[in-house]
Amino acid sequence: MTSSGDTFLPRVELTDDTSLLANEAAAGGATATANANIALVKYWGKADEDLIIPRTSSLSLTLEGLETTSSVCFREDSTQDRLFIDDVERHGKALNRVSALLDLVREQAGIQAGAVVMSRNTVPYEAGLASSSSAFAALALAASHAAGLRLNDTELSRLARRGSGSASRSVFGGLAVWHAGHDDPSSYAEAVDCPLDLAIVVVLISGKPKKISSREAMRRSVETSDLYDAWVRANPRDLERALRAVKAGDIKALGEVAQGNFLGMHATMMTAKPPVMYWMPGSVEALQAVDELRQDGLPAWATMDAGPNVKVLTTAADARRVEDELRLRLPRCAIHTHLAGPGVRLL
Ligand code: 2P0
Repeated sequence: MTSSGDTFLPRVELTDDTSLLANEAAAGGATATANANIALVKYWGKADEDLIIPRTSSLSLTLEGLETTSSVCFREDSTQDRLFIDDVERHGKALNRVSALLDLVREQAGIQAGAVVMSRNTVPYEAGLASSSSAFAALALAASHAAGLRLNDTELSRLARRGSGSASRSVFGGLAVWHAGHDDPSSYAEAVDCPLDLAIVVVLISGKPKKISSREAMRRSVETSDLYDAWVRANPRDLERALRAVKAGDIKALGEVAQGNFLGMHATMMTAKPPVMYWMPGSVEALQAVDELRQDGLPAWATMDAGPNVKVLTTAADARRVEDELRLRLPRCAIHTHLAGPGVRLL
């Protein structure tokens, strides 16, 4: 779950009462783990804000090591939902977004019970890498299972999408394409076969929560950027080239599409009114370092999301060298490699 817009409370020790709830959520309900994904062809802008139907299709890589595990338990004695993320009870926007997804599950299952949701991230919630993609994919599976629903992957992807668009892709391991579609049944993700062993090296420029949420930033791009329509028009070509590159096992072609695609997305933000500028000086330094690596013959292409951090696409075989070379050039940055990770699963 992205940290922006959430209500931050001081970290508190779990009381006996909340420990009890945690145990109950894990024991009486269902627990699921999902991994975050990074898009190589981005989702940026909605055609339908309520249903979260995107303006464009997208392609992503699910990563190991960036996980959310969520336990959900419905309680007949309460109609209130309670949410704990990394042992801190959350209210406000974070709880409202979770409750909205739980409402869809309750509607499908024909129940009214409130739920206790316990969610944990393997990276600190505030570090700017805990993604809404892993959070809502884990929540969709744990909540639907706890409510007695047995959804197939397509149904699960559609449900996760309603929590956060990118979560539709974290249902699947490795590469996934999210077909934009035009209504709820037609907008879902599916797995893409990939002969390449891909990896993403994350260069952490800042772990601070962003001031403008991706939801707000994409809305502003859609409504006010003169470049937005061009970005939408370029999407089918980018996606087709990316899928062709994957099929051919051509990382160079894939990397070039990914790099051009993220720059186009950021161009729509920078030309929004008022502009959204997530880049920091360290982002530019990292982008230049990635260019240098490529000039030295290493397979390395950059992508960025709604924040200052730089993610570097490479192969699993080259990831260690890419990581070492980036460390030499960017000694102040935390740098970690993430290989392709699995899809959402029940524990
Ligand atoms: C993506 N991002 O394709 C793009 C690229 C960020 C930049 O999906 O409003 O948190 O909840 O559907 O999924 C981040 O947006 O947005 C995102 P909502 P989400 O990964």
